[in-house]
Amino acid sequence: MTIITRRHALIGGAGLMLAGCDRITASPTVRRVLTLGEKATMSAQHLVTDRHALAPEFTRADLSPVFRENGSRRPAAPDWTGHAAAGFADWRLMVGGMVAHPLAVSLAQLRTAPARTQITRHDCVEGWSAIGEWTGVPLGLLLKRAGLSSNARYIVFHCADDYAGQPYYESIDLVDAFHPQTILAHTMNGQPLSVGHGAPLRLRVERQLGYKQAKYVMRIEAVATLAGIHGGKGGYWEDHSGYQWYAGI
Ligand SMILES: Nc1nc2c(c(=O)[nH]1)N[C@H]1C(S)=C(S)[C@@H](COP(=O)(O)O)O[C@H]1N2
Ligand SMILES: [Mo]
Repeated sequence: MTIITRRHALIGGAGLMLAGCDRITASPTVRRVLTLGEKATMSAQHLVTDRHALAPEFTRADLSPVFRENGSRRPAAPDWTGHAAAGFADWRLMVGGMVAHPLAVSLAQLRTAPARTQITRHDCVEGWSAIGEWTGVPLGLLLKRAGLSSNARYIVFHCADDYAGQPYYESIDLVDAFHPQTILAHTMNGQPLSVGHGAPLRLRVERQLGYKQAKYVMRIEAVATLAGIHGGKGGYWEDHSGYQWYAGI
């Protein structure tokens, strides 16, 4: 069976056929990351173990009555506004870079793909927090489906918006990419993701601060290095304001 046929069958067909979570944790890439950690010092070992811990999850009773919209609230790029006007019917999430099978995934496919729902606290460096419920596709499932290269080290999220005239983007390493709470959320508090919160799709990477939670994600790129991508520091705020690339909480 050729790759073209498989892509056609899987992406053009009824929906995303994704491997289960058990197979994600068994992926060679994740195992290799762990092995590297294990070969390093004892403290690095603890760091790796720690980074696999789950962020606290809450109940519906804890949901914030108001979840602030911050940063960009509506992209101006024609690429996004055109899709927004059409209800994102022809929008596709592009998954590319260092993958064997680049994907173009529709919102309908994302909505019917295996999902995880989590109620978590979002912490912004500006000093506010809010608890929201997020539903979306585990990023690891998509990366596994795309055949992530064993040479890839980072996942870059290219967003539709400019912030203060510069493209917003973010990146995470493979430990966070395959963390069970790292999802591409299409639903917030049981409703389709609103424009203000990043429609049609945003990242939730729950062990990190608010600015890592990329909204308006259009394209995902697997790379070996962050050098050469925009300012080279792995994210909008990292490039422009010296924020930490790893914003752990
Ligand atoms: N594309 C994009 N993503 C973004 C931002 C942005 O301006 N553009 N702002 C970041 C910051 S600083 C925060 S706190 C959160 C805000 O998410 P919210 O609007 O859903 O509260 O999104 C993050 N992701
Ligand atoms: Mo933020």
